Amino acid sequence: MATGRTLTVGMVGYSFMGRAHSNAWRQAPRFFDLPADIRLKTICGRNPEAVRKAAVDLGWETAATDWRALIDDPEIDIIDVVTPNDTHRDICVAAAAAGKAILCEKPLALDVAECEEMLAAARKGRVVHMVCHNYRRIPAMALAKQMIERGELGDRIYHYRARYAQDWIADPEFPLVWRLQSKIAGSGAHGDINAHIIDLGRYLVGEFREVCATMETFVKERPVSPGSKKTGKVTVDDAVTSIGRFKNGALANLEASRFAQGRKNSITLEINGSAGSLAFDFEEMNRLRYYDAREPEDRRGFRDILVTEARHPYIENWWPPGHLIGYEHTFVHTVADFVRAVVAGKSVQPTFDDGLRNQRVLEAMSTSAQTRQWVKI
Ligand code: SOE
Repeated sequence: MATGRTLTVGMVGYSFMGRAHSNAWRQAPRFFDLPADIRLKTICGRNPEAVRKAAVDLGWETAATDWRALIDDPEIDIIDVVTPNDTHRDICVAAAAAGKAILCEKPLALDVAECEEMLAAARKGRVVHMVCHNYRRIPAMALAKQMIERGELGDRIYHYRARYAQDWIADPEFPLVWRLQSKIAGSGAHGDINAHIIDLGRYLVGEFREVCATMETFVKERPVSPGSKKTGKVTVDDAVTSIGRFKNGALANLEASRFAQGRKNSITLEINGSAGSLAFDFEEMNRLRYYDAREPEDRRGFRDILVTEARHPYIENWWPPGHLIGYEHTFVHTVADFVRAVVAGKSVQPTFDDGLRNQRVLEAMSTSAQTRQWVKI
């Protein structure tokens, strides 16, 4: 849409999430009728050669090596933070003080204290702030939310059961990357992927009341770099499993592991309510399985909803029915909703407050794993 308004973006980081977000910034204005055009001005990273290459590969005008230059650039309206977790707080607090809208990757920060500081800074700076829990914007998840809100699972939810399973570090020879170091990552599978299924629980079911968790680090030493004989200590969890209770009385059962051999990025969840159930498998992300307990008994059964109709969330911007979408589209949906909120000066979820609430659940689970006690949120 020719709008005359342009929002200029500066992004800090350029690896996996940098690629996913760059694609989203480029595609959102092409596929969504947005109230502003998007200018990919500056991408920032510590390694000059790597970030210059990323600028060319990912379509950014310029490359920088100091994120403060983006904060100080009066042309930049939006700061997109896709860096390791230990840098989120400093970048977001500075961006908020400079009056820039902020999109920050999950987890929002290393701990609750940092999240509280970031939320306060965003509120003080009166800037739009969003944490990138992109899985909320899988059309099937957005449809699930609509169905639950319409009461199609009934007036009570009994169970939220979710598992996020990967296997990228199951090889003990996999090196000690930043995600395996608590001073940079904060936690392991817990803050990285358990954070996602906690967010989906908050989005679909409601707020957590109390949790009980256990964690394990299966491989405690790893090569400091690929093939190195020198090893370093793994200081984060490899897997976390937990039970919990939501404020609305529903029970939670969550598992997040990076040692689920054969599971590459598997997210499965099931929600059981008084009038029906929903089941979802990210490996079939265009489908939502629905069981309606109010159907005549001889016809009851889980059925597949192929979430590719124009009336389904976000789909009208893409393809005709049956032509599927993928992981990258969830970031395009996130960016499109964020841009609309920035232009309107309105809040868009999940906000930094959602990020803080997520962190509170994460920390309660970590405390529970240490104390072997139930912990209230
Ligand atoms: C690694 O576990 C990771 O890249 C996560 O950090 C992302 O949030 C997830 O979408 C894919 O896996």
